[in-house]
Amino acid sequence: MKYFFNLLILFLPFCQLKAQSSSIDPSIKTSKALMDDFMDQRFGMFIHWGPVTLRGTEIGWSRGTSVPTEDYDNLYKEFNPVLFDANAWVKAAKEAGMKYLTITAKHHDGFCLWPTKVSNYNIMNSPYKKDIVGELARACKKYDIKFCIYFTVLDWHDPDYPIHISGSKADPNANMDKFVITMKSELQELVTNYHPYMLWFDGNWESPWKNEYAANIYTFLKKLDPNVIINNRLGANDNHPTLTHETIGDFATPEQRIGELNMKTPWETCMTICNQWAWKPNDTMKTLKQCIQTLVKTAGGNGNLLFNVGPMPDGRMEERQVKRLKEMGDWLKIYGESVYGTKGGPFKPNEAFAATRKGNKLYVHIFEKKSNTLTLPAIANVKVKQAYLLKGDKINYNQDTDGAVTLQLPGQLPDSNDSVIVLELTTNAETIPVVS
Ligand code: JFZ
Repeated sequence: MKYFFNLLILFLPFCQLKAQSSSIDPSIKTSKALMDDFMDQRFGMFIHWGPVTLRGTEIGWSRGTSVPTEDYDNLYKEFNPVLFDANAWVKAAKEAGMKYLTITAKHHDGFCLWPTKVSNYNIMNSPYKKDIVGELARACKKYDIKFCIYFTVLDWHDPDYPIHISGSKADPNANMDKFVITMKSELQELVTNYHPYMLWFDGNWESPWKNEYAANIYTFLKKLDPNVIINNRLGANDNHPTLTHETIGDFATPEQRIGELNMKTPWETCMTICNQWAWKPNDTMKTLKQCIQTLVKTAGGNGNLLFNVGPMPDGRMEERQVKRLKEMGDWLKIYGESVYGTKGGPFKPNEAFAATRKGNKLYVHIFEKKSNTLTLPAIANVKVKQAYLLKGDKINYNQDTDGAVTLQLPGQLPDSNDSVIVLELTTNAETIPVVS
């Protein structure tokens, strides 16, 4: 027993060392105030782009599958998006009512859209030879859109990273320590040259990646910019839809589905406007109803939406996508106060309705009219003072003793995608506990 105890004492400092190196100093973590500011934005644009658009297949994932590796890795020599106009892209985001924009500076294929000094596999060695990341950063500043950067951890192109094709065995000649140094140099360039508001990591699920590296990088980034916001795909194998106190990263990232109602930890759903992340010719596009309801159900769950567009190889975004985004923006021009700067809840969003709230207002978003009335789940100790359509007429309602509100819906809902009824309360709507 004594022997065991001595052994424990002997190894304790090592255990601590290990625990320290894979966790981060709580004092450098992104503050609640910064995260609240991020969550107030509610709506951002994701852009997946690179030489792979010349093939119209999925970025990263088609390398070595539908596009032979040799072919894929040489596409950059033909990548010349002469119609690229950073202002046009950022204007499309602005007109959609988006508040931030995230560009794939480097995806799993390893190609860098900025003139990095660290690797030759970058835009300056394509016929285009212009700094795409830099031009977007500048345009975002001009249009008051927050500029953010997507950066993959895994890099199937870099010989120092042990996995060269998804699913293949680790290369014994690779060198992770060297790879992490490269990664840090690239990130240093990105942070010091373009000052991103947020960094969106990805590609954290392969075995070479460890939490020790992730914690080291989080700390490194926070030294470069203490205010930079970092998603949860930096920590090794992090479960994307959730966030715990052990997560290395500031917000959760459910993908291609709307996150669960969560009043405690920040999250952002990423979803594509079509099916593919990168441009695909004639890809099926979501209807305006799907687009608006995705945004509203996300806000109703207390999350942000990072909505993805994949521009074409010539540098333009598809006209039909820009139009669809503008239609979302037109809806937001009328109903924006029920989305931006609100909290989600207290009801779980469903197919018929979702709710958002700010101050003493509870916004009820109605997606479809099933009958002439809509009865909301009971909210105890809350009194409704008046009800009206946002930018419209008064709504008759009845509130019973346990707090359930029944709304008399108008003959025809004013907006077939989402009509918003405002319930003005006598108290603060933001403090109502979640109704389950
Ligand atoms: C990742 C990327 O791989 C994808 O290309 C896109 O950038 C998206 C936003 O994030 O999505 C994933 C992540 C993991 C798997 C598939 C797609 N996976 O493990 O199969």
